[in-house]
Formats: sequence, C-alpha cells, structure tokens
Amino acid sequence: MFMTNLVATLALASTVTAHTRMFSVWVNDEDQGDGRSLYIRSPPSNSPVKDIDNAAIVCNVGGGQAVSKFVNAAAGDKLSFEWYHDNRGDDIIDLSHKGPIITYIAAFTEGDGFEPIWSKIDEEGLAGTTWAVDNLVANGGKKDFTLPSTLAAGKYLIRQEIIALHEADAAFSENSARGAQFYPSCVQVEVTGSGSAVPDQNFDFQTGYTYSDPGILFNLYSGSVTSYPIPGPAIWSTVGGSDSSPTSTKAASTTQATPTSVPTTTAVTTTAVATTLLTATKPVTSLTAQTTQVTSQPTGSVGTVALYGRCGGAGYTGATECAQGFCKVQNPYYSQCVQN
Ligand SMILES: [Cu+2]
Repeated sequence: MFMTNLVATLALASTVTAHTRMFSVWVNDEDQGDGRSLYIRSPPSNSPVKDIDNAAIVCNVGGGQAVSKFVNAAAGDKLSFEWYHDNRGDDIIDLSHKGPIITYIAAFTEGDGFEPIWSKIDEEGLAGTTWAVDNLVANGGKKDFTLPSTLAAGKYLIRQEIIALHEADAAFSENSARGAQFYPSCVQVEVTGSGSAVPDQNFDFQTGYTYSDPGILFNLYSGSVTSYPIPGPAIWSTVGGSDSSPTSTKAASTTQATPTSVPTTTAVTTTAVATTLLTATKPVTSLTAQTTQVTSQPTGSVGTVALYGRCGGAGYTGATECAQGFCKVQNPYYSQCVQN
C-alpha cells in the first residue's frame, strides 16, 4: 500500500517537474539577466501548449502582448536562450521530454494570432541517439544559435520552441490527454548591423504545423528511431550570407511562388516579394524601413527545401524545389516535400 502511494506520488511529481520555460538570454556568452516578462513574453506557467489551432502555439499564452525591454545584439552574434523548470540554476527539463528545439524570427509585432511572418533560423533534432533536449540539459539549460550575419537592423521577435515528444505517438486532436507538447517562447530583440536580409519565409504556424505532421505525430518508443523529421520549413536560406546573383533556376522558383506577372529582372522579382511581405504582415514601423532595403537585395527565398520542409501554398514565397522526394500539396495553404 505504501509503495503504491509512493510510486503514484513520484509519477505525479515527475510529470510536474517535467515542464519548462525560458528564463534568460545570453549574448556572446554574456548574461542579460532574468528576462521573464521583461524582454521575454513569459507565459503564466511552465505548462506546454498542445492545441496547434490555438494562437498560443505562436508565442505561448499571453505571448501577443509586448513587454517593456529588448535584448540588444548585433547581426552575427551568438545567442543562448536559457530554460529551467522552476528556478534559475535549478533543474531544466525532464529527460523524458525528448524532442527538437527550433528557432524562428519575425519582424517585431504585437500580434497575437497566426500572422504568416516567421522564418526558421535554427533547428536541432536527433543526431545518432542524442536529442536536442539531451544537449540542452548537458549544456546547463542553454540552447545556442547564431543570428544571421546579414540580418537587417531592427526590432524582432525570436521564437524558440522545445517540442517534447514523449506523448506524441497520439495526436492531441484525437486524444487531448496526449499529443506533442510545445514549449514556445518569444524574445524581443533589437538588432544592429549593416546587413539587409529581411526574414521573408512567411511561415504560418496555423497551416504549417498539423497534427499529422511526421515531426508532430511521432512515436519515440518504436525501438528503431534513427531519424526525426523536424517540423516547419527548411532553414531560411538567407542565413549565412547574401547571394547577389540569383540564377535563372532560382528566379523561376520565386516566379512560381509569386502569383503576379512573370518577373523579367531580378529587381522586379525582389519588388514583388517585398510587396508580398508587406501585404502578409501587419504594418509595423520597423518593417517599413526594412522593406525599403529589401528592394535592393536578393530575396533569400531561393534554394532547395529539405525533406518534410514547406515547398508551396498560398502566401508562400520560399524555395519550391525538394532536395529529395517531391513537393506534395497537402492543402491550398501548405505543400510539403515528402518521399516518393
Ligand atoms: Cu512536461
């Protein structure tokens, strides 16, 4: 009897201590201090989001509300986002919560919905038998990534999410007691630099994440897990540098994604994409200046899409060629590279 109660208590405790949330940011290994509700749009608790049809999937509960401060960083800086279960310096996340850590960026906005404004700048899934969450814990709760060196100066939201897969063998839409656990957290960052790359992947969590996404409906316990398809688009291809001479192939892929007249020059192509960007996002002051810059810069939406990345759909302006397999239309808003 006593053992039964003890086991039950421990099981409950491990469930509760399993959750996590973001506490702070480091810039080039320099601690920016506890950022909760200061520069991080902190949720009221460390509970996960499981309903991807809810706006909380974007920046967590209450994440549409701006907070008072920004982290200051330069394009190309190393950022580290630091996670803990309950207290800074304490435990981080239960190792049962295996899964990827994915980082997106968007022009600063106070929107709380599903604006298709996000571009993926970092992702870590499974390498051998080691998950991103394993590395997070080994690294003291910090997930490191690099700001794109060509990123235009301005105010941004950077959204990092942990997706815990320990109950992801069932879809939340089928069984609300189970499903992938999303831990999204949005940080306000003001970036300096002389680059001109504006995030233009226009990824929309409402249509880009689905309950049948192979990285969201995933059996961690199948016994033969050797690879994991990270959800969302391929890494934004402007990351890592600018390409000043798009090839005809690249221009063609932009043409397919832009339902306007066929662009005959690079300048026309980039202008068309800039217009798409403007209409697809809420007008914010920082975006206006950035849009001016993008007209003189290649789009960065060219390249090849990794397996399971997004390759098409309404409003999408990114690459449309799949590195392997083919681009399958899932719905009018989302096409995905899948295996043949
Ligand atoms: Cu948990």
